[in-house]
Amino acid sequence: MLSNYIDLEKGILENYTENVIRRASDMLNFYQDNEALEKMIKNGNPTIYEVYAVTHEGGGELSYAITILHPGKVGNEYFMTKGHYHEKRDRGELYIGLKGNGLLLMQKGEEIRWIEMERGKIVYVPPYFAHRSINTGNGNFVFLAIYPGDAGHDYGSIAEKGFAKIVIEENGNYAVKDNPRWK
Ligand code: PAN
Ligand code: ZN
Repeated sequence: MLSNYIDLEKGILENYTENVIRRASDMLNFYQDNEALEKMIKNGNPTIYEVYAVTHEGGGELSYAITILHPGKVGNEYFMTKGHYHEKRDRGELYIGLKGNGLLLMQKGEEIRWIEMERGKIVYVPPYFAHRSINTGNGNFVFLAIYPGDAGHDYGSIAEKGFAKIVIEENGNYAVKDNPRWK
């Protein structure tokens, strides 16, 4: 049987088992500027990001996914993923930058970290850290994520409170600011 593989040049999974498309309408209440988001939904409801994953549920297995995060902003806040904890909190993850420029935001309790992502950059997301990706560039930001098959995804608490920081555009650059809705 032919084995599954990822072509890093193409940045695409040939034989993915799951595909998720998140449009503006899937991101209600995730951004500060809901009015800007609603306008965007009426004006064609663009895709914010796409995920192509090969998933294996088993404990000793690995799942892996390519995310294509489109460029854009809602108000002054860059397009981003929803962000999540792993359902099994003690499961870590590895992120590998493939294309474009972004930030990886990680948070555990009050501890918050972020790191710039680009092609060839490999970043470990330790267990217990919620994580979100943000596209701070002008083109697609593409990355590969590898995680334990039994990690699971818990979106609830991030959907409710967000992260302690938001990432906005300021004078042509990205700026990491306190989230006014945090707490
Ligand atoms: C990634 C993410 C992917 C989409 O594969 O699931 O980038 O982000 P959300 O899941 O937050 O919408 C990962 O971290 N998997 O565990
Ligand atoms: Zn994850």
